[in-house]
Amino acid sequence: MKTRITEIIEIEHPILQGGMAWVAEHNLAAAVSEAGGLGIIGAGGAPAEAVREQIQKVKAVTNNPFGVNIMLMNPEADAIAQVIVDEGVKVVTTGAGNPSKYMEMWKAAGVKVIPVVASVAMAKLMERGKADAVIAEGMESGGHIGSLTTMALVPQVADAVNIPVIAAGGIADGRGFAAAFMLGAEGVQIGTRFVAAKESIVHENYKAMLIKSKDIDSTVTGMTHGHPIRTLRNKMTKEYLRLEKEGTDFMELEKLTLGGLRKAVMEGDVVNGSVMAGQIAGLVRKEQPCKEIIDEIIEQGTMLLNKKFD
Ligand code: TUI
Repeated sequence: MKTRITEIIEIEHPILQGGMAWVAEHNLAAAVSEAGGLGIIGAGGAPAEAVREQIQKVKAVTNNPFGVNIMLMNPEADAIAQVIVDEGVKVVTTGAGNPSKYMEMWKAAGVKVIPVVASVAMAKLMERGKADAVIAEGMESGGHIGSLTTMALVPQVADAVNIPVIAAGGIADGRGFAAAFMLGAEGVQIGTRFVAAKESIVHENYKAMLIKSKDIDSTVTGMTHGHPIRTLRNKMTKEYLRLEKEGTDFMELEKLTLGGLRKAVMEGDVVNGSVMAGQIAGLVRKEQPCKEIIDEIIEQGTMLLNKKFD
């Protein structure tokens, strides 16, 4: 399948793997890129030198393009932006903020820049700033989210900009893939389904909880202080939401989630940790190699896009 996205980033299939903090490390990114999608290293809150190591590890096992996601709230974002240039990374995606200040240096270095946006205004701003494409991410996603759904956001962004749009949030199979294209997207970004991939290094407790979860098992904390985060419901989220309702101070609430994602991903503490996953988690039913996931989505997705309803 050929779209402006496969052309711009020189990949076989228009599927990007979400740049999930802690989860999207070199093993996952390399496996997705080897399977013909775009593997992405999630820099999350990592220091710049750790990101450089991850980049070098991906380069060692695949010649296919891969990307790095910068979470813009990372205190080392400036240094990571430079590492991306130094290491000759082909594609950068950004999340949780406005990447305008890095745009010039990345474009000058020939890096393709694809910011995640959660609104039409942000998409237009990124197009004016010479972004190569945007990822329109709906609030079905796991982790840090905006306020619009994928169904409402993607067609409005697609109408507002001329650069290609990648849809994200609530997509995990060929049906979601086909739906995204019907909404005007030319590619999809998938996170939650890759968390359960065979090559994903998340702790077995995390994978087991994700695979067992149903449609209604995620919740959103931090809505009241403007940092909404979607995770699977557990002891931590119950406590957080109780304190949030009582009007507890933001810094106090932060203590509850500090290092929570690492705790869940690395230590398997799915009770007190932050088990980030999207609303589509109920569709993720087994552990599968990345190649199988991608081939299945492309086969089902293209079949649906060719389907006649008369
Ligand atoms: O970035 C994400 N999802 C994430 S980042 C993350 S790491 C983290 N861990 C613990 C606490 C907080 C974060 C986990 N999940 N998705 C991309 C995304 N970006 N969604 C929404 C946005 C966004 C929001 C506002 C993009 C731009 C934006 O602009 C605001 C501005 O600066 O004007």
